[in-house]
Amino acid sequence: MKTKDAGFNSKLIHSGGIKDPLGSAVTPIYQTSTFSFKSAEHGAKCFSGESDGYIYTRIGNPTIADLENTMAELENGYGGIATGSGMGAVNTVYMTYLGQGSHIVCTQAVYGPSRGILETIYPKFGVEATFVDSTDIKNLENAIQENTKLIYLETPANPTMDIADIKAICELAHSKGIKVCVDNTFCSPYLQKPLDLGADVVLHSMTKFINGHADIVAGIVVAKTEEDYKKLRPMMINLGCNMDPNQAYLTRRGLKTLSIRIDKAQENCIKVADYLTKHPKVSWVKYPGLKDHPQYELGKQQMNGPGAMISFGLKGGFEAGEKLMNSVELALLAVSLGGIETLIQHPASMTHSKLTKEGREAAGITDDLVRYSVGIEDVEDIIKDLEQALAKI
Ligand code: LCS
Repeated sequence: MKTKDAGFNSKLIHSGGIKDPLGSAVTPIYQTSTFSFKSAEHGAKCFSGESDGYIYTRIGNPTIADLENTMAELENGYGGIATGSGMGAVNTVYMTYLGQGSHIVCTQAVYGPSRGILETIYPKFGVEATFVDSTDIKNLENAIQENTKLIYLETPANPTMDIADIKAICELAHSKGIKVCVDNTFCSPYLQKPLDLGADVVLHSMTKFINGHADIVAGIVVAKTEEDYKKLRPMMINLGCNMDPNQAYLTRRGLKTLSIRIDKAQENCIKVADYLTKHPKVSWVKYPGLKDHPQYELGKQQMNGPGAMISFGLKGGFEAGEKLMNSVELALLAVSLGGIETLIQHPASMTHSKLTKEGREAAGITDDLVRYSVGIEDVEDIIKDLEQALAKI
């Protein structure tokens, strides 16, 4: 089936373009490190690019290509570059666009290590970073320098749920010749398509919603144009942060049910958000589906739904948070997100603990912030679990 013009759900099932010669219904796992050439001439043509045959799995592999092609179609991009983890994708993008004497403007509320490496590793290579509250485009405008090469956005941001205006920021960036990369992990292409809004590159921790079953770690970069793809792909290959065929197979399998998983988790999350806003022990709730979210209107414009991630604060602060974490019975106390199981975690002591307290505060990560990833269990059970755990505070 030609999937280019098909609907999103048909793409989830049928995109990929790798046809098994024996006719298997799913793309097999080509668990091989290397591929034999038909002849010396064929080998030479594979290397020169005259033949699109496979060479070596770090460079490319049919099982991985199936996933890369699918993600590129879902994001409306030119090509996908799968990586061994989400951080592999982040580093592939940073290393491609940044170098000695260059500057990046990055959302201040961002997954901890995506910011952390800009503070600790990239300065060693002469890269300077400015972190801004990207909910206000003026902050980005003011942060741009002569040597700014990349604007890096995460929207909604982990874990503050802040939303940045992708379209307006891309217009600003492009007027100054700056590339824009959006980490689309919290939405997936089902809820948001950054490339359609003007971004040059989109990336994911596929560990989350894309795979959705908490059984692998994986990442991907999708480039909008052939030109960017041709810069990004060799970087991934040379950094050696490629994916394994087994990982690709599981991710492609998980991806098939993306829309029905997100529909169910989101439906649950809307009810959980409503429940939490009314709870006397909860001081605040941040969820793009709530009218009091500061960027509620923007979220409605650029996202197809509010998603299944929620952040909230407890009146009792840090201690109350600790008590809640130790009292949940259905939700797993675990980092990661976007899976079929409900997860709860405390960013200040877990995912964002490597940032300084000032860094966390500047990023809006208060000590009372609880991050909740809503799964696809029965919502009555999710709420019953929160009820009994909140009662213990
Ligand atoms: N981008 C975002 C938005 C993430 O949430 C994560 C991981 C990454 C990139 C990195 O992806 P990874 O290498 O782990 O596949 N986020 C995590 C979190 O919130 N808890 O544990 C991991």
